[in-house]
Amino acid sequence: MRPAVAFVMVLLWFSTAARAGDVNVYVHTDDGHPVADAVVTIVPASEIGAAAKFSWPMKVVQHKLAFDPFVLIVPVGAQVAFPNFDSVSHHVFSFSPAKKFEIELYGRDETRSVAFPTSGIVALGCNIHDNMSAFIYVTDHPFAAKTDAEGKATVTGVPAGTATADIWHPRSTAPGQRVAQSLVVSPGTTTLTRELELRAQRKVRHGSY
Ligand SMILES: [Cu+2]
Repeated sequence: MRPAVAFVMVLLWFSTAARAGDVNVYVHTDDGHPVADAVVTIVPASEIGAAAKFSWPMKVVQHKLAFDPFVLIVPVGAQVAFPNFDSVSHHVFSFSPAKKFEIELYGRDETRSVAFPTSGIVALGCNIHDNMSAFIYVTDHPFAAKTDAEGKATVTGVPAGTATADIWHPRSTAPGQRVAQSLVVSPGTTTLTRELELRAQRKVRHGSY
């Protein structure tokens, strides 16, 4: 490569990098408790056309009669593994329009895989264990992250400029379980704090997603 070409490429890289920033989000209830498992999506005002691709495992484990994680963000088209680490069998299903499926009873150390070709929210259940509940959040937006136990999420590499922060939580009282607010993403770090009203813990009514 000619030095001049390399120089221009480095300049381009710097100018691109300088126009992106990280968004630190903190989600809490009105009485100050952190909200875990909220899905935060930063949607830049100008469409960037980047494909969604996430670094965490595309996997929902069944362990101690529960799904882990409770909320999993996956890109449209993802193949998700459902390994069973329990000594009992599970029968995983979803009635959600974004993906209706059923994994017939399967036992310890077995795994199954399901594709999620449509964006939307997929509520998971188990036919054997009524209390098992989890959500797969299928998205085509690349700038998404989930809040941790401290209510914090970081969305990295977001193009600087005006954007909308969309926050979804399965127990949010807002219409569609989501709230939105506009923000300006600066190069470097932008912080966003959002209060969310949650309804009391309850069993998921399948078919509501
Ligand atoms: Cu089960």
